[in-house]
Amino acid sequence: MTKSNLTTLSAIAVLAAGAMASAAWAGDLKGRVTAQGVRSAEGIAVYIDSVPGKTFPAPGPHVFVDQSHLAFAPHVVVVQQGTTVEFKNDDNVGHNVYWPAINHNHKMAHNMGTWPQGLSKPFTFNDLGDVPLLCNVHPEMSGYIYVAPTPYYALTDKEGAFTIKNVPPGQYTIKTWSEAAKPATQAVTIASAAVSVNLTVTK
Ligand SMILES: [Cu+2]
Repeated sequence: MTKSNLTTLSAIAVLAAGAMASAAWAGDLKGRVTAQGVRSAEGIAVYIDSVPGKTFPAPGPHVFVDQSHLAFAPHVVVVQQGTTVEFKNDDNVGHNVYWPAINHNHKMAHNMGTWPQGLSKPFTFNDLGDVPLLCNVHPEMSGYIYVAPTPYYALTDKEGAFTIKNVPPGQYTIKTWSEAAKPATQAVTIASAAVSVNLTVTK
């Protein structure tokens, strides 16, 4: 074996050890959101707002939001910044999907138009924050996309419980977004595999 081969091999070994160490240390962040003055703790977005020194490439896989039985399904989705969402029409009527703002900025209002049953139309969300989905044809239709800044996010279940998976060790700020409650913020330190946190959101 030549010297340069050996150098390459040891570099690979160091990289592999580093990858294993970070994989071993990444832990799940579990928690529960208590909702005060709002009907339900379900469907609340919880996310880590930034990881110092890290940027995150746009995810490849598309996320689907269906128009099904005259409703947006799912009602709330959280996606990472840069994700392409496919708006798919499952109904035998036309919808006219639009949003009046992104993160309350009305300059980002956009109308997706109308398309037939079985087809979907994509849109890539590069701007952070909440996207309230509406339909010009059916005023009762309402849904939300929350565009999060990192891949570390979750949506609460019926009990307000959530799990953010594979979070690298560090000190972070976690934030919530809810269609009915004000945002909440909390500091959290991930130092071992088992971390749990409780948050309260209020109307
Ligand atoms: Cu509609």
